[in-house]
Parts: sequence; structure tokens; C-alpha cells
Amino acid sequence: VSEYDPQALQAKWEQRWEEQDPYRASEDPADPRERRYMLDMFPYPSGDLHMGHGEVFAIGDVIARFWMQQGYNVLHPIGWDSFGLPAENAAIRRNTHPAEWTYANIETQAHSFRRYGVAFDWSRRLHTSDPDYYRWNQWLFNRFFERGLAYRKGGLVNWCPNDQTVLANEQVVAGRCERCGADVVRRELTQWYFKITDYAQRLLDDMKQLDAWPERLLTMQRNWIGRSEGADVLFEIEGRDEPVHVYTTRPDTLFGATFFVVAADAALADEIVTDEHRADFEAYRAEVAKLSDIERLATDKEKTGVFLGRYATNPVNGERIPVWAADYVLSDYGHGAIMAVPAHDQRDLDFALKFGLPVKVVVHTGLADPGETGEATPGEGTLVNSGPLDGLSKTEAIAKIIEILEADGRGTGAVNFRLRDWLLSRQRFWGTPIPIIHCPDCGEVPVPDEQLPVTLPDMRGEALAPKGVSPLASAAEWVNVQCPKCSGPAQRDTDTMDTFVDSSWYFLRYCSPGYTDGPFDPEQVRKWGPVDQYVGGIEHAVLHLLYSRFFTKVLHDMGMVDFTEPFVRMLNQGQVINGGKAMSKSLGNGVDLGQQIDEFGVDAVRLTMIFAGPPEDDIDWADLSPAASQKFLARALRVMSEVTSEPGAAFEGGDTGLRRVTHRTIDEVTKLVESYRFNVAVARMMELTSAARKAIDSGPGPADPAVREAAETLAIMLSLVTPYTAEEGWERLGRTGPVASGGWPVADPALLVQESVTCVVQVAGKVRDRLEVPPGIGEDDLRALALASEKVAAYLDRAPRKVIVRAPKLVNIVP
Ligand code: ANZ
Ligand code: ZN
Repeated sequence: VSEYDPQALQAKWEQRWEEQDPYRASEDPADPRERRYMLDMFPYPSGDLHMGHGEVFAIGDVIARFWMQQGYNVLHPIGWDSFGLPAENAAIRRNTHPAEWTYANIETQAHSFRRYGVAFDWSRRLHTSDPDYYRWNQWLFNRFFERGLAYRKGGLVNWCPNDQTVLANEQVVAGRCERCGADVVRRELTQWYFKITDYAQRLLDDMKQLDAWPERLLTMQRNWIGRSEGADVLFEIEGRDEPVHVYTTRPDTLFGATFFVVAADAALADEIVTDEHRADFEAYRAEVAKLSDIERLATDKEKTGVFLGRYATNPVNGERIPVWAADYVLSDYGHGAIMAVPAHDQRDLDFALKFGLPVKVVVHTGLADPGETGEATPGEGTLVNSGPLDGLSKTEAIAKIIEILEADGRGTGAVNFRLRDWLLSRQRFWGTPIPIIHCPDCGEVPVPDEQLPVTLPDMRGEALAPKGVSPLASAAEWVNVQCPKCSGPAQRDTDTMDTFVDSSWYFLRYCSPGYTDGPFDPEQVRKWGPVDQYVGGIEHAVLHLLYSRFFTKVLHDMGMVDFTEPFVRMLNQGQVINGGKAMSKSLGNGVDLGQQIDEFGVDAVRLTMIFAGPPEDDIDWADLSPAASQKFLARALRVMSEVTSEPGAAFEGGDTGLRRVTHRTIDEVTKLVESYRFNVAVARMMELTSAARKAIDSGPGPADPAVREAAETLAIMLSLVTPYTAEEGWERLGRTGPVASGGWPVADPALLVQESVTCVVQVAGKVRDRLEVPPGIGEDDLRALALASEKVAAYLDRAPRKVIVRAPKLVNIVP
């Protein structure tokens, strides 16, 4: 069979792999191999696998299979992130239970993964919507609750009017719902939160351990956490007993504070507004409620606000400054109120110019007066109009004013974070019920561990339709229970958890998926954790990747894991696009993975993905040719099929030229795979194929041991990318056992030294000698060698004026 028939190869090998289960991690404690943990972000079962899955899992598989070939005991698990809204919406449309859609899609995807030939350990498969998985979400919630890390509070939250549920800050992207794109509005609700802010500093500090993460990702997390240093300053407000705190990063500009702004939606504004201004204020507040944070903070937005009729006192100079309410101050950042310094802050300046408030320069920067130019001067400079701070630099003034404030009890140095607590509750059905019982007498009572899981009641179809409160609230029998503490009548919490809770620890569950004494067996996690390589999208930068880091730290503090960072190395793959644009229904430029596989075969599709470019880059399917990939695979398989020597023959006697190519390929591909340059590695494999082809046709012939060596090397290397072709080739080479355990070849250093190259030596532009030199020769050595040549000496009667050396190929002597 010399014809390349990918579908026949797939039928043959998929079946055998299913029987042999060759990619299972060994659980044998006596297994001497070093362990490695390779993880791809687990899929959401939205339908069949798409091109994006095709790419990320092809990339992950290269790494997993590379380690397997290198002799590591590799854990490469798969599972499904199977709770979430789309299942619920499908169930409403079809009048079914969300589980039907979910588990049917999981089966479809599982089948497609097998066909795609991904080297998974299927024995550890998990689904987060299984009660024996989400039970542990509840168990973990109880632990967080005990530690004060899960708490309920009222306040303004992000509400998606389309999905009819609240969203975490991380799920609001540019003012819109991350999932459906609807404009997010603010609502006053009492909700559960995880106290991720307690870990803000550690989330920053531990980035030291993440030197194998992409810098771009770390920057996104750093900005999201948003640590700043400054001061907390106390302002008296006339008619109010307690002073009000403001957070500022520029306490040095305190003498330039000419007015005071409270967030329009902060309780303080409502409290201090005078009767005379109340009607205006309330109308304004209603407008502000419609805006997202992004809109509120947009610097180019026309400033709006209302005077509250009150005055505050600047604590350093006793000046009476008016108090305004505005939308550009956020109620849940800092203290929800600011001192406004229009000369040195652009938003304050825009506001001051709009409402005719004074502008007072306190830092002389050398730039023109902001009150005249409309351009604030936020930069460095020398303090002026600032009493004891006059003449100081910004940095000196910050230190000095903090000293003064602290001495007077009017303020302190302070650190602030942009990060907010993680809003956990969702008013939807298909998620983990929050294991809390609300008792009129005992308050919030966790469901005792031994009563977990709190499973979802059987609800389907219309009953799941969004109504702004959780569908669980209408399951009366489920809701009404006895209080675990006092046995009085009580009610279950009817919200479900954000599904990002599920994915915050799934990588730990894979280490012992059947474990029943806890979320994971600490012993097994000690063995397998942390994840050595994680592959997934950058869109999770401040969602899943931040939450899992937080969970890991909490689990560490609970003594359940011995590491503090879950993912050692991180690779963010690019997207598969088509015709220069992201694939979308509206553009009609979608490419179907299954259809590509039907047409070109799994291996050609995988090869095309990997060969397209560096894994971090987007790949444009319109520019690629899976047909060309298929042609290459046919050529590679032909080479592997034509070897006539017996397996096991010593390679030493083989053709040295081809052996050098093979060993150089081994050396380079090893380094290329280690450094994620998979596309270049594939190019080297292609070159090796051509070299072997040439050796068969017009070199030492198919019986030469060097040809076998090249072909076996090719099979092993190709197994990283194109497992079917590699497996078939391996078999045709007469090798038994799966190619995945063929063993990564090691380059022989003796064969890496290149043969000599010819160096031309010219005197006055004429060739006078040719020298055989090592390709890596240095300039000085080569100059000395050329000048020592007798043939050259014959043309020189004195020391040359100039010697131009272009190592290793040319020496040009000017006499
Ligand atoms: C006075 C000042 C003068 C400020 C100046 C800046 C420049 P980061 O770095 O993001 O932490 N701020 C404080 N609370 C706020 C809130 N709730 N909503 C909107 N803005 C708020 O920013 C801290 C700065 O953002 C603070 O420092 C404050 O303005 C503003 F020349 O205070 B600054
Ligand atoms: Zn009770």
C-alpha cells in the first residue's frame, strides 16, 4: 500500500489505540521515571470541536508526546467544563434538561478527540457538572466560608440584562457581558463573594515564580490587580461628625485640592446632599446607574456632575472646598470619594473647567498654566504654593506630607488595589448550588460536609427561563429545609456558583479523579503537581488564570498543597482566523474542523496548524494548504515504507553524510520543541525527509542503515504532530509497539561536527589559494592560516596593507 489514505490510517489506528490505551500515566509508585504534567485548558461542551480546539490540542499534544518520547511518566488528562449558560438556554428552547444537551455534546467531543489522536489519559476524565465533582466545589466553599474567605454583602453589582444574572468584574469587558455582549448595568443586590483581595499582594509577589509565563499575560494580571501607593487623607465635611477618607496617589498635591467629589452612587452622597439639591442629585444618580465603569472612566467623555450643597475642609490649609457628586469617581474604588486637584489631574481639570471651579498649580513643571491650556500637568516638578512642601520634588513632597498627616492624625500612607472581591453568585440553574441554608434564627448556616452534595432539583424547559431570580427559588420542595443547627424551618440559598469556581481547581482533581475523601488526594497532588506546562487562551488572563492562582494559594494555606503557583509554564496559543478575520457566523467565514478532517485527514490538519507559524501567533487558514501538508505526509510515509534493512541493525556503518543530517536534525528539533518553535521543527523534519529520499534514490540506497536511522528518527519526530502517519510508518519499518514509546533519539556529538568548508584566499583580488577549514573557525585563526600559506606568500613581498576576513569562506589580502 503505497498510496496515502488518511481515512484508512485513522480507522486502523484509532481502533488500536483505543484497545492499547498507550497514553495512560503510570500510577505505579515504583515507576522510576520522572513525572511531568501537561495540561490543556479543558473544553466547554458547546457542540463539536472547532478549529480553535484543533489548534490548542495539537499544540498541547506536541509537548505531551515529546515528553513521553523522552521517557517521562506524563500526565495528560482531559475533562469537560460542563456547567454554564448555553446548556440552560438550549434546554429552555428545546424543553429539556440542560444535562441532555451537555452530555450529548461531551460524547460528540470525546469522539472527536479520539479521532483527532490526542494522547490523553482517558482514565481520568471528569465533568464538572457531575455531582461527584461539584460536591467538592461545595466542600471547598465551606472551607472558604470557615476561613472568612466566602462572605455575603449588599452593593451595586454588574448585571447582564440579557443573561439575567450578575457577573464578576472580570466578566465585564469594555462595559459588556463577556459572554453575550449585552451592555452591563448596575444593580443593588446581596451576593456571595470570595475574598480574593486578601491575596492581592501575594498574587503580585508570587509572579516572581512565573518567569516561564508570557510577559504580556503577567502585565495583564499586574494591571488588573492594580497596586498603587499613596495616602489616605481625612477631610472634615461640614455638618457631618465623622471625617471622610479619600485615597490619593498624589498626596503631594494636597494644597492644590480645590474641590471634593463623591461617587454619585455612593451612600455618602445620598447622606450629605442638602434638601435644596436632593431632587437634582437623585435625577443625576438615576442617569449614572445606567453607565458601565468603562463609560464612567472614559477620559474623552464630557464630564457631568451635581453640587451637593456641602463644603469640605482641606486638612492642610483649612480651605473650604465645595463637595460635588460625579460619575467619574467610582463608588467601589478607594473610598468612593476624591480630593480633586484640577491642575495636575486631567479628569479633575475637565470637570473644573466645565463647572467653573478654581485651578491651583502646586507643582511647577515648566509647562504652561493648565487653567489656560486645558492640559493638566501630572508630571514631575517642584512644589509651589504648598507651605512646608515648597521647593521639594514630587517624591520628597509625598514622603513629607505623609509624615505631616500622620503626625496630625489627618491621614496615613496607604496602598490601594484595583482588584475587587470575586462575585460568586449567579441567578441561573446549571451550576453548583451554593451550600448555604438561611435560617431566621441562626443566619447563614453551611450545609454540613456529610450532607454534600446539595444536588440540583430536576427542572427543565420553561421552568429555567430567566426571571431575574434564580430558577431554583421556584423549586419549593428543594428550597424549604430544616436548619442544620436549630432544626427550625429554613431555606436554601437559591443561587449557583460562577462556573469559574469549577475550573479553579480541576487540574488538582485529575491527580486522583475518583477520590472520595476530599477534592483530591494530597498524596497524588504532591506527586503530580504543579502543572509543568499549561496551554490555553490569553482571554483567560484575568479570569481563570487569576482565580486558579488564588485557589492554589488558599489551598496552600489550608495545608492541602505544597506549592503556591499552579502552572509552572504557560503558553497562550494564537487564534485560527480565516481571510484575516476571526471566524464568525455573521461573516460566514467559519471553517469546520470535522469537514477539514474529512477532506484532508487528521494528520494533514494537525500538521497545517503546527507548521503555520509560532504557536503564539494567529494563523490564517485562508493562507494555508492542508493539501500540501497531505502531500508531504505521503512522501514521508513512502520513505518509511521503502527502507529494506532489518530493524535493529547498527547504524554505525551507514552513510556518514545522511547520518550527519539525521543527527543535526535531532539536535535542532530537540531544542526547537523545547523552545516552542514547533513550526521550525517541522521544517527540519521536512528537510530530513528530503535527505532520506535522496539517499534512497541516488545515494547509498534503501538498504543502507543510515536510511533506516533517518526514517525511524522521522517516525518518532512526526509522532509529535502527525500520530497516524508516524504510527503507520513505524509499523512499516518493522518496529513493534506504539511509536509514542519509541524513545526520543539522542544526537551523537561526533556527527554534529560539520565537515570542512573551502576558504578562498585572494591577493589583490585574484584567487591564490584554497584552504579546507572548520566551518566554525574564528577570524583571527583564519587570518593567520591564510598568511601562513606558501602560495599566498609568493605574492607578498612585504607585510600586507590590509587583510579582510569573512570567516569561514573568504580572506582578501590587499598587498
Ligand atoms: C488626587 C490626585 C491628584 C490624584 C493628581 C491623581 C493625580 P490609581 O493609581 O488608579 O490607584 N481616585 C481615587 N479614588 C477614586 C475613585 N473611587 N474613582 C475614581 N478615581 C479615584 O489612582 C488613584 C487616583 O485616582 C487617586 O489619586 C485619585 O485621584 C483617583 F494630580 O488624588 B488622585
Ligand atoms: Zn437555625
